[in-house]
Amino acid sequence: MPLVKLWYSPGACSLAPHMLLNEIGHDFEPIRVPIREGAHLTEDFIRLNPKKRLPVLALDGEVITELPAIALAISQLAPQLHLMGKTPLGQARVLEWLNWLSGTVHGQAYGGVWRPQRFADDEALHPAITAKGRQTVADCYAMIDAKLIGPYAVGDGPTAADAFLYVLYRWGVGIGLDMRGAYANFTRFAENLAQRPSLQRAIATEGLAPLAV
Ligand SMILES: N[C@@H](CCC(=O)N[C@@H](CS)C(=O)NCC(=O)O)C(=O)O
Repeated sequence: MPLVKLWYSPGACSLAPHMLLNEIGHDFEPIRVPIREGAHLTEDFIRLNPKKRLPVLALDGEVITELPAIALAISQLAPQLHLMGKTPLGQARVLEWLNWLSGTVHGQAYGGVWRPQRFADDEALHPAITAKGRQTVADCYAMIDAKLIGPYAVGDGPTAADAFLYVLYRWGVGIGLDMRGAYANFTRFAENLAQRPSLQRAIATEGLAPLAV
């Protein structure tokens, strides 16, 4: 088994691979890089990931960035758990989720909410970008809620899609959405996933509240 390190920021999308690493039960070193404190903008971190983003995974010194790629690398350490889907269709579905969650929900919608400067230098435009980001989050969450009719996003066991969805649930609470009132399926899903010891341990390590509802 390789030497595994995960660079994370508390409550960031890195919570998803953090949960997955606990799920496979393989030893790893969690390395705290709090974005709020600008810890991802140090020379050392930028050398590690010039994109200045979390999560970062290292396997025997081989650095992997981008959440879907990191999830795949973790899943390959314990293929019997099928964290990237069990059947060929299931694998396509997990990738379908991860691509949308990462590109549209995270990069586009939350990017607009939290980092409007990524979209326009003109500060006068930022409130409109933030408002559009919030609307996109709400539209995406309505779609997520309609899809999450069972305990897992794909198949009959936990996958990387579930781990990422849980993080996004917490972010919805964080930006003041009425998650419980507006998204009943998503809420049931998040509460169910939060029962997993792998997630509880990641939450405790990151120093987060158990379920921010
Ligand atoms: N496409 C990247 C996005 C990663 C990302 O944006 N991570 C956030 C934390 S959730 C980050 O590092 N933000 C710091 C910043 O934007 O300065 C991925 O999927 O891993």
